[in-house]
Amino acid sequence: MAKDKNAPSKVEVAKVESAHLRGTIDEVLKDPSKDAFEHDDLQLLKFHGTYQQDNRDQRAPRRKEGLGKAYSFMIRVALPGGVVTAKQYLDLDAMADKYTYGSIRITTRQAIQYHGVIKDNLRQTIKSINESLMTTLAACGDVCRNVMASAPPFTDDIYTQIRATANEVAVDMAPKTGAYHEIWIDGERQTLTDEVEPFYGETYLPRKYKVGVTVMGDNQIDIYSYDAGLIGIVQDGKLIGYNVVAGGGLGLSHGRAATYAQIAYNVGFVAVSDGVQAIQNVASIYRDFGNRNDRKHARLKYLIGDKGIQWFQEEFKKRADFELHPFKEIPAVKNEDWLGLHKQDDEKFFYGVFVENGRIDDNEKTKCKSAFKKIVSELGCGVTFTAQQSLLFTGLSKNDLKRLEEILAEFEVPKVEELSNALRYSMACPAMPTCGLAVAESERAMPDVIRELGDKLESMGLGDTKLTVRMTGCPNGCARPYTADIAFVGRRPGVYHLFVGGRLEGDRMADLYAADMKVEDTISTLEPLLKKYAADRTDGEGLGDFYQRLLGRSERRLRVTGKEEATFDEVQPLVQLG
Ligand code: SRM
Ligand code: SF4
Repeated sequence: MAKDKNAPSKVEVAKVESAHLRGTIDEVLKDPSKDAFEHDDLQLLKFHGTYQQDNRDQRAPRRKEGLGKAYSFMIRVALPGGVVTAKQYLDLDAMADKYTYGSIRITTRQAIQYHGVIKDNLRQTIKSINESLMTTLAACGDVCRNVMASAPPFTDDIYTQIRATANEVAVDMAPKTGAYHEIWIDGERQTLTDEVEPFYGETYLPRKYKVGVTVMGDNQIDIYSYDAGLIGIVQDGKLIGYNVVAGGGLGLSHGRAATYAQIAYNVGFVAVSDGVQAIQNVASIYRDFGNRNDRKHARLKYLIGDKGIQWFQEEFKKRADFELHPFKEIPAVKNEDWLGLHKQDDEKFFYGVFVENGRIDDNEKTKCKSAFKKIVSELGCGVTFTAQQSLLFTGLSKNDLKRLEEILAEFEVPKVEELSNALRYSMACPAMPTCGLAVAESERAMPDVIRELGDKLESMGLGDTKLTVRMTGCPNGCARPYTADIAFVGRRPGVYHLFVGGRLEGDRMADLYAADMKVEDTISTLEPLLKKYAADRTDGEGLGDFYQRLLGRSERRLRVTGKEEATFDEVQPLVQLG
């Protein structure tokens, strides 16, 4: 029988039938004969902040031995604004040793992930996270995910308000079901007939909903990539309100023109006191009108794309009991990674350390896990995770700084001055072996690729260029590739689409430069462009900006679809002519 196009997707049905996200999770946790979950529970677990995965490196050898998959769990801890206390950081470090493959993975959205937690330890790990006053609730699933906030820990009124707003959004948008507490903390399932989810209802949102809060000029969190964002507007040194942006998103499917990555739309301006409500208002439109039958067309960007931004603004006004004013023009955005030493306020400092692809572990290159543990235990400093998969040690006194640098040196953790620009601004998603959607390597391939590229740039006199290089193992866009100067998007093992033309500021999409490129051809593919760039760039012009100039484009590119034409052939003559 033909599928009814208007029928709710399987996940929608699973949500309704789940008794507010309970499903049979508790029963399966208690059943020692099962090493994995099945069916609807696999979807429901995500709302609780965990994904069932299997080690993909072990699939083939295990199959040969007649064994099934080696199941384990990824756990994501939601940390609004990426902020943790010293005690929480040390607890996270200890839990990594006790329950996981041994690393803490900083995500591109200021959260952290654990990989490799076995089912027998799942409940205890999530319980321990909660005992340390953190949560995994809504870190994944069709709800408002971890709320991001610009990372620098400045204590002035503006940054204090930005962080407070992010925290309020996180509390306001958290699911209210008792299921999380029952399953992971009490360990007792209750039969509740009168429980309600006041905002989300039984079907929650059509898909994930990502939110960030920042201040004008500062795009440290890449705010145009999310479903909704607040950009603080400052006048005469005071925060006077927020520009609201909505409908950004970066996932697409190769070959499907109807799927696309999109820079967020400008919605309007609201008072500071209405910021949290504005985020809920955007979510309510999404909840009520978002597509619930095709999950590939369910993100907010498609709703706004299909109905238009004017429709969206009108709907926003209809629902709001506060004023939506016209969007305020803002100065050009900047993206600062805040690595190295910075003043936090009159007395304190903060110090940013680069973490390659966000992976905090001890390996043959660095021992950053041991270094960070020692820094936090000795200096008692706070930690803020950044949207560039790195971290800031916060609240440092002047006396702490020398010791901090000594510890970094002791464990061979590079200071920012020791990094090439290529490495400093690079990111890669986890991909193999944990991500079930990866079609190519990413985090494991990037270290070699980025060093080769960094050396090439250096040899061409381009070492001073501040450029973003990002890699993902599939087109879902987890390391935000489409807004980077250079990006590798996985097609199949060893083969990537190569994008060029975004920029660090995160407000413009790149072009597909070369399709289906073998990773070993990276340098030869980019060389003609790099040569032309070295010869013709203007003062301070980034590679992405230069490429857009070469293409003769005057407008910022706001969308990349799943079916792009490669521009390499188009540009080759221009490159050769130069
Ligand atoms: Fe992502 C799915 C990892 C940021 C778009 N993402 C996944 C999963 C859970 C794979 C899965 O569904 O089975 C990955 C887990 C891999 C693993 O082994 O850990 C995964 N995403 C990540 C992280 C850890 C990448 C990283 O390098 O840090 C990031 C976690 C962020 C967090 O703390 O919440 C992460 N994911 C992103 C971003 C970037 C961002 O938000 O800034 C995007 C693009 C922006 C967006 O959402 O549009 C992103 N992830 C996706 C998508 C595509 C969604 C879409 O609308 O098309 C998927 C697939 C899906 O949801 O079906 C996905
Ligand atoms: Fe997995 Fe693809 Fe996301 Fe990378 S981009 S983590 S391969 S879903």
